[in-house]
Amino acid sequence: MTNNEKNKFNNGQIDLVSFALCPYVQRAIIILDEKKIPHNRTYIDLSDKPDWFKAISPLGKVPLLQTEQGVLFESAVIGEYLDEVTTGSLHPTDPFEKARHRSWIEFGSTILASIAGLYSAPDAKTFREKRAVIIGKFEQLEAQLGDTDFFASNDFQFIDAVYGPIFRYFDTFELFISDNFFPSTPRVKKYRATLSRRPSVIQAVPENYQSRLIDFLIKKDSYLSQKIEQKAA
Ligand SMILES: N[C@@H](CCC(=O)N[C@@H](CS)C(=O)NCC(=O)O)C(=O)O
Repeated sequence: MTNNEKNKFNNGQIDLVSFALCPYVQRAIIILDEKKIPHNRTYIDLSDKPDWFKAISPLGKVPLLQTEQGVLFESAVIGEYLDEVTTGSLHPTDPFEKARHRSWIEFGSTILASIAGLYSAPDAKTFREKRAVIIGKFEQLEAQLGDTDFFASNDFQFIDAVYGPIFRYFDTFELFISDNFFPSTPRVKKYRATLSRRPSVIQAVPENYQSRLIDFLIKKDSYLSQKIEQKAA
């Protein structure tokens, strides 16, 4: 592929169909920003999906990337594509290392599922159980981290686009609960702080993200919802 072909998106011919709170959408937005790819974003309401979206989205999920060639879905696939068609891959070059990163990207998706379990937990006991699962996953992640700024490098890599959106949830949770999710994972804690300062990670959500997330959490009618309402009272 030539460099001209590689920078095929300089005219901004792509559109990322997005939802303001979606951590998978954030992954794609971070890659778009890190690779300086001009694009448009169309935000939709997942509780009232437009017909045009239903017509083009095989799984009814965001993110969705619309290009001149057609539609792509699944955040990992979208991210890999964007990385491939632009210069300078965000992945490591060594095949094993690249595969290892992809393994830990999958692991990141399981943390997102655990986070959904946490904010949906109906009572304190279930919340504590879900918290223990998340801490256990952070301990596994801790064992993968070295002394680099990001997951495995002092330069931002593809995998870092996955962990930024994960840690962002805790900025909101910590407003309402005093539980520490990082008591045994100093490297994860540092990784979180580094990612929270990364411009691509910061800009991956709309300005009203936190208030929208709080509204979303309140509607879960969960233990966390109660904590939020108690604080507001
Ligand atoms: N595996 C998918 C997950 C995407 C996903 O679950 N997106 C959620 C929003 S965060 C969605 O669109 N859900 C559909 C719905 O709520 O109806 C990916 O990586 O893109």
